[in-house]
Amino acid sequence: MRQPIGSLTVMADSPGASFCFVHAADLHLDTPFRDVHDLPPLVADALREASLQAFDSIVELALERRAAFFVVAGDIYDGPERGLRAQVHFHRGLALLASEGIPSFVVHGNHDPVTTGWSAISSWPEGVTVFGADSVGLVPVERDGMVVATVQGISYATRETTENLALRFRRPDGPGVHVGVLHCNLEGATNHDAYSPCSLDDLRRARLDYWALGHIHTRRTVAGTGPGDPWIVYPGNSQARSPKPSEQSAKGAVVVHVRDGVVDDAEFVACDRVRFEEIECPIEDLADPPALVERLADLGTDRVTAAEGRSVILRARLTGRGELHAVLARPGAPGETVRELREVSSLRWPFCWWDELRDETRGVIDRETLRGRGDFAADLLALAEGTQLDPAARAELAAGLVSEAPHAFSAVLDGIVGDDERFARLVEEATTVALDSVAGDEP
Ligand SMILES: [Mn+2]
Repeated sequence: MRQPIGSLTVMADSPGASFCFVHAADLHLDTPFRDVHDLPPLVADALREASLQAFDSIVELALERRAAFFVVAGDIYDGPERGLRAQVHFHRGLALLASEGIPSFVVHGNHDPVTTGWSAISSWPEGVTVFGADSVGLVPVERDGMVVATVQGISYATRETTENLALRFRRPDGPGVHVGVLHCNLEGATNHDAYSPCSLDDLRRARLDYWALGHIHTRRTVAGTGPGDPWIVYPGNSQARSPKPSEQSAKGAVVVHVRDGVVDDAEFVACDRVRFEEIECPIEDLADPPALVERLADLGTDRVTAAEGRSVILRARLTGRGELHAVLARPGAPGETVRELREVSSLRWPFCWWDELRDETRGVIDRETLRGRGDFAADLLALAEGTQLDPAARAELAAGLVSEAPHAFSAVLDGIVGDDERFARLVEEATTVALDSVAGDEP
């Protein structure tokens, strides 16, 4: 490329290389699964193998895409004990990549710190770099005799690593893309321990091109916007291991695309084997338990289809108002429904395993019937409807509430009292809530 500078014309740097690399984190190999119960052997076996098989899929992905290198950003193992099988399996995967000319770069995190962790591996194949915990290590990656990237990283020495390790990274001189590998808690992510806490600005200050992060199990990508602004990526864990929200839906790894020496895409690829999903099932149009079981079984089949050959573990939340509420409120009814669902669902691979039903349904409130009852609920309804229809009554209600409990009501009613439509809606919502508590559960 020619660029004029003043009256001179000089050759600018030749455009950089185009290639991809694979970024994974939080493999938690051979991890125990949490909060799933009463598993039949098929499901228990599948879960036991899932984290190892997910790792195999990531290795296959790197081979298929002919990745320039592979990075793993910590928590390869679930605990300092690590587990022999997990270590041998991990070693085998990296050895396979090395034999195909794909180098690997590994850091350890809070689950598998290097000084307290037990290692069954005395030596790694050439091409595998396990970064130590003393200082940030730097390794150049060559392709076709040209340095296309420099990867730097640091491991945790111990579990409670509270130092902001990001501050130890900086861009060295050298061609190609600069990649930082770190296990850290970016911007105080809740639900995860505050190990190696750092801010976006801390990461930007190092002037790297790509931050390969680990620790947070929910996938997150902060795209670089141009020169000097890095891509910051959490690929999420590679295989979910419990039904909680951060573990739901597809899990896997990220393929990072570098074009002409610039990172321009971080492509998520699902590599998980068993998926945890939560389904919401409104009950309004369901007449009885057989209809509910049929509906849930259909929703389960849809999820298995969407999981593209993977098995799924399902939780369902039953919501809305309907006749079914009274049935579900009977002792043991949700549990019995789950057992029935397990029987009608497939237990071949890929399977659909029903873990739990949560009943969040409400009864139907027939206001017409309620009006004729002549009880407290009927009086409450009459008062509420009168207030809702009459702007003067609403204003009186608001004034009364604010004078009685200004702390509780001023902020809520501020700005609503002058807006007829919003105020009427608020009264309607309050009416429903109030009727629920005095009449909602009538069968
Ligand atoms: Mn972690």
